[in-house]
This record gives sequence, C-alpha cells and structure tokens, in this order.
Amino acid sequence: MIRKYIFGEPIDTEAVTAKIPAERWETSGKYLKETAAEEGHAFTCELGEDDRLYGLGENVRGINKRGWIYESNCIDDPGHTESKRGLYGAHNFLIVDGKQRFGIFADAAQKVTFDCGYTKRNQLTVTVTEGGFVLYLLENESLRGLVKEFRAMIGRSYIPPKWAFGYGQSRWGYKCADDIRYVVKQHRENQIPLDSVYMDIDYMERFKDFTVNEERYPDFPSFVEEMKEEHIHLVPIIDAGVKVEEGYPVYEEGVRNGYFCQNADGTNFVGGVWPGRVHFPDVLNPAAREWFGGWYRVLLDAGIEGFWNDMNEPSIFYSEEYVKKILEKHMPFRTDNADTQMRKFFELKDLALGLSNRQADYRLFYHQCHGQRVRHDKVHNLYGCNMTRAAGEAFERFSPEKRILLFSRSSYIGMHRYGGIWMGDNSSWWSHILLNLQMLPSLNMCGFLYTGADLGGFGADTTEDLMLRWLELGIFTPLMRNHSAVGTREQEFYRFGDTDSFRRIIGLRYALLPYLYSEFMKAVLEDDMMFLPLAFVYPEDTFASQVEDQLMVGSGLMIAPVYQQNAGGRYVYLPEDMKLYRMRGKDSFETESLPAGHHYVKAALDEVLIFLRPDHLVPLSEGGNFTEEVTTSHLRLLHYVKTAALYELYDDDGFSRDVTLAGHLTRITVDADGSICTAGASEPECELI
Ligand code: MIG
Repeated sequence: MIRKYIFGEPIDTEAVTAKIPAERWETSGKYLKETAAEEGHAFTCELGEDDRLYGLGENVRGINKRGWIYESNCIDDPGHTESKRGLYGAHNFLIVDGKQRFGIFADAAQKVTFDCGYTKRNQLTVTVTEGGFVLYLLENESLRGLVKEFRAMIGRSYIPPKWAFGYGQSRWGYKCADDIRYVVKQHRENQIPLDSVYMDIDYMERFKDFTVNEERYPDFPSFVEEMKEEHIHLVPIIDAGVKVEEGYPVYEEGVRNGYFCQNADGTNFVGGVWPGRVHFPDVLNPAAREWFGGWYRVLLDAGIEGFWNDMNEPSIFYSEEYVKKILEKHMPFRTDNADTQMRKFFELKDLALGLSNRQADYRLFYHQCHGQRVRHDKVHNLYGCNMTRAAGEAFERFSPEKRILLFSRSSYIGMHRYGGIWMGDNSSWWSHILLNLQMLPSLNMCGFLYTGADLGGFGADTTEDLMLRWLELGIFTPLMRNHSAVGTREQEFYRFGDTDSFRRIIGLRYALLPYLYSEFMKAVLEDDMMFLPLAFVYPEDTFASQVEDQLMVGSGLMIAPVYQQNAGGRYVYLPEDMKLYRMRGKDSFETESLPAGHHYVKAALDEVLIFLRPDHLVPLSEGGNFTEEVTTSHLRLLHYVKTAALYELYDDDGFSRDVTLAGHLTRITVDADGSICTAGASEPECELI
C-alpha cells in the first residue's frame, strides 16, 4: 500500500517511475503528524522503546539508524567518522519497524533531515527544508515486502556487465600506460585474478574531461586493445567540472550552447577543482545532459567499456567570489598582529579552512530545469544523479546492445537505474570494514545494488592484515575494487609478503561468481535485496534484529567477517542451525555444523567464513584468472541438506541489456540421500563438496 502526498510545487526529481495518484494530506495521519518547523515542513512519529529504523542508504553508523541525526545534503567529505550527518548521496528512504511498520520516502531535491531519535530519543522527525516535495508512505506486512514495494515504485536497478564482478585494481597515482602494464603483469604472474584496472585523473590532459594525455598514453586505442587481449578492461574516471580553456571543444561547445550552470547575471559560474577554473555542465537541463553524455563517446570509440563519475556533489574546492573575499579579509593581518586577539586568529583560520564545499557557494549558481531557472541549492541533491544519468542515457544510445559499466560517487534515488555507486573516500581503518558492511543493506533498500567500498581503504596507510580481513567481506560485494589515495602506502596485493593468501581469497571470489552474479541478478529482477540484515530474514528473532555485524548474502548464506585487528575469530549469532564452511580459497576448506545460538568462531587471517542455511546450496565454479574463464559447466555445491535443497541459478551472456529471469534459470536440487538433479536453462555437472 503506497500513499502519495504533494506539498507545494515540487521539482520533479524523476526518482519514481510508477504512476501513483496523490491524496490529500491530513496533518495528523496514521503514521506521521505534521509539526511546526522553523523552515519547510516537519513530520514526526513517536517511537517505541525497541523500534528500529532502517534505510538512508549511504551513511555512517549502524544498520539500525536509530539514535543519530542524518542530513541528505550531498557532500565531498573524506572523513567518514561517526560525527558526520551525511556523505555523498541523498537517499531519503527510511523504514520504521516496531509497534507500527511503515516506510517513508521524502522525494525532495533540497536538503532533508532525519532526526532518528537524536533530539528526543523516542521521536523521529523528518524535516524537508523550504520548497515543494512529495512524501510517500508505504505499508506492508514485512520489512522485505516494504523494500520490494518501494523498489517496484522506483524502477529496476542498474545492471553492469558481468566482467564488472571481477576484481578491479585501482590507485590514484598510476600515471602512464607502463604503470598499468606493470599492475597487470604482476597480477598475471602471481596468478591473482584480475578483470579491470582503473584510470584516475592523471590519464587526462591537465584534468580535462574526455581527453587522454598522449605522452603518457601514446596511441590510446591500441593500448585499450592490448589490455583487452589480456582480458583487462580499463575504467577511466570522469570529473564533473569542465576546464575553462579556449580551444578545448567541451568548454567551447558548452559556452556556445549555454549548457553550463550560470551566475545570477547570466555569466557562467566558475569553480575551482582539479583542472583549475571550471564550469559545471547543467545536467539538470535535458539538452545539456544529452550533450554532456555525448562526450563519453570519445572514450567509447577508443574501446572503453566502463566509467566512474567523480566530484559530482559537485565538489567545489573554491569559488572565485569567496577567494576574493578571503583575500580582502586577510589584508588587515599584514599589519595587525593577531597575537593579542586570538579571536582574529581563529577568524583567519576558519576563513581558509572553510574554503571548500561551502553551502554559500551552492547559492551562487543556477540551472535550467523543466523550463525554470532554479538556484542550485534547491536541487543540489540531484546533481551527481543527473551527471551519471547523462552518461547512462548516452550509453543506451551508443551501446543499445551491450551494458557499459558505470558508477558514481554522488547519487540520489533514481540514479540507481543508470549506475552503481562506490562508497567514496573511506580510510584504512578497521572500523571502516564494519561501516562497509553496514552500508550494504541500507544501499540495497534504496535501489543501489551494484556497490562496494575501496577495499583496503582509500585514505591513510593500510596494513596486510587489514587488507586481508577487508577482502573477506569485499569478495562478496558486487563492486570489488582495491583503491587508494596518492601518498598512502601502496596496497596492490603483490606489495605484501603473503601473496598466496590474497591469491586464494580472490580465487574464492571467482569460484563464488556464479552464486554472486545469480543472487545479484535475481535481486535486480525481483526488486529485492542482495544483502539483508538478519532482522529482514528472521523477523521473529529478537537477537537477530540487534545483529549489526553479520549479513545474509542472497538466499543461502550468511557472512560474519572479522573486522578487529589481531582477532583470531569472533562471536557469531546463528538464528538457526547452520553449516560453517571455513574456506582457505576455493579448494581447501573445513566444515562444522553449528546449532542455533551464540558461538565464538575461530577464523585465521586467511580464512573466509561461509555459513550455510539449512536446505540451501551455494554453487562454486572452478574459478578463473578473469571472469570470462569462469564457467558453470562444472559446479561444486556447498550444501546443507536436512530434507531437500533447491538452488535457482541465474546466468546469462553477461552483456545483453534486455534480460529476464525466464529462460535463464537452472534448478539444482539435492535430496536428503545426496542425489542431485538439474533442470532448466543449462545442464551443469554438479558434485557435493
Ligand atoms: O579530490 O581523482 O573519491 O576515488 O581517487 C579527490 C582523485 C578526487 C576523489 C575520489 C577518489 C579519487 C580522487 N578523487
């Protein structure tokens, strides 16, 4: 059951694809009560002592969002600490689960706040700042049902090509073709599977979008081809800002056609980002969006099949206007000694520190949006979404048959139809393994299925044990990429002593690929989640609803990765009897049957724990050095059969856009006596292990 209420004159975010008739809002509805707000609209709901809150996509803190205040206001902030109220995305879908169970979607282009029991422990307050918006209330008998209902309303999630489920190596710092060749060579020589290498901003000519530095990459198309022969896909980054430079066609076309965001006086707004002075393409204007998307063609024509969109909050290092202001305010300090007036010193310091991503800068420029001129802050949360949509729509035009890999840093719900997201600039901290785990189900609720974090951590120096432990979660995430920042310790697997463990863990991912791809695709095609909190699968179990560090992955298995330094294991809660496969790679493992309840489970540094539910199967392939080598012709089944188990394996060619479950499923059944039966799209040879 979905109810829709319109407030004021909303800007159409295009998040919702379903046609839902609007109803008249009663200020004191069944679930939410409208209360006085300083600005905009506020809605509250009383929370019972044990009520839980789920959703909000990309955010800090737990799976249960209760106890903190979150703000949807996309920002480039590399400090993913508990004190933050928001990150790069705006994912305004929240579920209340307790005395009453319902979902809220605040479909608003402007800032929205979710006070989840922060001001008053027993009160939820959702505040939408000034401007029109649409409020949706959803009800359903189950948590999973609520998510499915929401997902059906926002449209099918993005599907990447199958190779994008392979391992990707990245680093902000690879400078030229030879750097990349070296990365590939090391992986192949060490037999660490690899499918892609990412190209960060240094591939461009002075950070100009859709250019390739010819000194660093002479004859780029033939380099792309050379990599393809090695079964490696290169994935370049695209930044939101377009360099201001005479003679640069992207700049000149944008200026000529009025496709950039403008100041109040109609001149083009200038921000400072990596290329120096930039204009921001007005991707909210459909004509500009089509034009900007069109430029991706340059790289597609060079053979590129995947992209990551960055800096699209948009991140603004500085605006020219504010720099002028700061310089003026600095003047007195030339003669005035702050020594006696510390207040002045702090003023000076704050001026400089407040240079980037200022809220005030977002009020300086305008978009052409649905025939109206709209100030940026009123549609701020739609920018990254529409930059990625620009690319996604272009790929539908240029590559109607074949999927193109696309993921973005900033996002709004609705973007999940065009691309995935990565979780941004995390750090090489143990706590960020847990954060990675906790974001997964929250993102799935909001439609983002193709996602993952920078494995090993982006900022700060990683360590070998952190990297291994992180991978033991990372091998389950659709996007599996090792990425790190310039200046940090190098973290390619061959930089560490124990290459063998890395090879085995990544090898296990490739063996798990048929299962993971199958679960991903079923989740996409059935508007379902791939990563579920235990509470969603065992709603009657009061312990399960409190578990914040374990997840169900698809239908059959549960993961409980170790995320503490020097831990030789961890406590795990089993809501039902499970069979543990303690995997040392794909070929070597031990099993153990564990009864429902609490357990301390040992896990050596190189072991991946897979918990199997009763009457479930997980197929393992023979693996491969790259995804194309992985086949489903011979499957080894992880199994826990009490009465009978069924697995529905989905598979396809890995690139066609137009896919359905029908015609792609193989049913694998195992009886209590161990007999195996297969029927459907393929005829894999199966064995129990
Ligand atoms: O200001 O392109 O999140 O993945 O390596 C930093 C350089 C810009 C931020 C991205 C990160 C990327 C980095 N970018």
